[in-house]
Amino acid sequence: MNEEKKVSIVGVPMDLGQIRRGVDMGPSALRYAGLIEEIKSLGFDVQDYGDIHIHRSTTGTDQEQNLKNLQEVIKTSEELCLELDEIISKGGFPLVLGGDHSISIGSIAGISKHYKELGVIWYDAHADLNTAETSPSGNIHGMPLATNIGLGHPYLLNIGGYSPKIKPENIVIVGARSIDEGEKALISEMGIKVFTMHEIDRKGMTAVMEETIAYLKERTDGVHLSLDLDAIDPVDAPGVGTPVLGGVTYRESHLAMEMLAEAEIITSAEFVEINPILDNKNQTADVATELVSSLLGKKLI
Ligand code: HAR
Ligand code: MN
Ligand code: MN
Ligand code: MN
Repeated sequence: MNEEKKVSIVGVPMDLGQIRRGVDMGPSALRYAGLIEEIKSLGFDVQDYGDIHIHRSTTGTDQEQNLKNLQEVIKTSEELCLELDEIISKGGFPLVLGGDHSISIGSIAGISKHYKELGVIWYDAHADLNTAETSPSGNIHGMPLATNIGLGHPYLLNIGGYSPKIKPENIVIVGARSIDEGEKALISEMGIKVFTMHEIDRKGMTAVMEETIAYLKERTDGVHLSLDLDAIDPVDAPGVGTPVLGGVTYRESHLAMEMLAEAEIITSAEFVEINPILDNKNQTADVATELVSSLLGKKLI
């Protein structure tokens, strides 16, 4: 990563992509954890763009389509898309603070138009490859990766005015351990590269990240890291809405971030799904802040 680049922070206090309130406080929790100061201490120029406005409807919408809060997600996504488009045009490194994972629909819409072959690392306990047809919950935070490859409701696909945003072969999912039947079918049909917890246990994080980096380096011209804190084991990151046992450890996650920093492939990032209400004294935001620091190249000595 280029030390001259300015890190441009955008908060997205979105909690409408799922049903548990509290994840809207993620950006605050990260700022409270000292994220901005930490990035400055690494020598980066930091610009905080503040938070995107979340449109909250009082009428309630679209439950019947199995897409909860569809209109609100669309409006916020469009605004986030415009903001990130502008940040990249000005040469900033976008660092997006969620918010639930539905924000990735808007973030990748704004980012991907700047690349021919955007790669994405989806660091998550879940695959987020549902559509309204396959989703067991109707929660849009379980759908952003599907949306980004061009599958889903036309209104969601149309965000940013183009679709698809990414090619299935430019994606690597890391840390998955809760995958729905429809998602499994899609993964094999599309040939999406997935390192589940099984591969992480079996090969170790070093080999998983070496393969991920080599794979993306050869086919992409930029890589977005979409890090859902629920990828990390609930012991280390308890403040998430949908915890899943048996996750990536704190140390393995640092190693992954350090290897990405060394490889200099990451061109934008987002940290999502932190729910401070469910957390233990802001532990999850502290972990996220440390992971951002490793991603941006912090060395232990
Ligand atoms: N797969 C389930 C669904 O679609 C659960 C998704 C859970 N959520 C996230 N996304 N935190 O990674 O409803
Ligand atoms: Mn607005
Ligand atoms: Mn997710
Ligand atoms: Mn998840």
